[in-house]
Amino acid sequence: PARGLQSTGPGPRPDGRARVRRVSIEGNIAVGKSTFAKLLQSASSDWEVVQEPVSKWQSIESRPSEGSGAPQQTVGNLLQMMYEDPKRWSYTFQTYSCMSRMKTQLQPPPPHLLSSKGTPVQVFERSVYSDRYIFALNSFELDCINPAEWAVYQDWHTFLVEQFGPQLELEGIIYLKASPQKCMERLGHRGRPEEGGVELDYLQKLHMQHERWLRERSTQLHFEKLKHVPVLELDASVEFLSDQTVRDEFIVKVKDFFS
Ligand code: TTP
Repeated sequence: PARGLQSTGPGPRPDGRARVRRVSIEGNIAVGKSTFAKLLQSASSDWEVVQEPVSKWQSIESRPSEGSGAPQQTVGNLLQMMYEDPKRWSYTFQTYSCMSRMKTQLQPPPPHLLSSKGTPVQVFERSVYSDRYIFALNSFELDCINPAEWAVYQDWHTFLVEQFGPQLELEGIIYLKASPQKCMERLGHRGRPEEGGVELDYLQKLHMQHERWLRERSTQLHFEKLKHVPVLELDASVEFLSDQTVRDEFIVKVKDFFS
């Protein structure tokens, strides 16, 4: 059974407000992270989901020079650019996805969580860690990020994560696991236009990266705190959206994990 969430400190904060803990949902492309996140969101007012900013990656906005009064314009779909020409755009994509993630992760928790009398938890879709140890690393191994780009990425990533420290730390990880074949099937059903060229082989590689990261994170050179973060693994190959029994089981497991 999974160990429960790590405690970040001795009970409530000195100001009497609740200590909000942070958890990320990890898993392959199209495994169902957003669906699962919505399920958690509706299960308890003490759980607040922070969605992944995919739509921002799909429409990059220009930044008009100060005082010009020019309206913001959409200047590109970085997700599409990355899939069409991975060697050219993977580094840029990973830079942007990680930065947009840091921005959302650094936002203070909403007031209702801070005033909660229960055990408030903020749940993020993915994290700055999977950005690096799954996607950016995979792109490097596939030669879509070159050695110089990889060195630069690792340098700023380590620097920023160390600088922001506690604000980016996680107290737990929920890993939604399903076979790459199952994820391929779901990816086909959802039909996100940019993902039309994604092949099973790519999902297999990402699956291996997830498995490797979660298995080896305690022995690799990782951020110290991440080594001991408990992981709740859920079998996401079942149809958890339509099956009430499975949904209830998931919620019970998550409650146990969070308590
Ligand atoms: P996911 O973060 O896997 O989101 P999803 O919508 O596929 O998740 P789910 O269906 O489980 O809710 O990826 C979104 C898209 O962005 C996907 O095409 C993969 C791509 N991507 C990268 O290429 N690199 C990254 O670092 C991340 C986070 C996503």
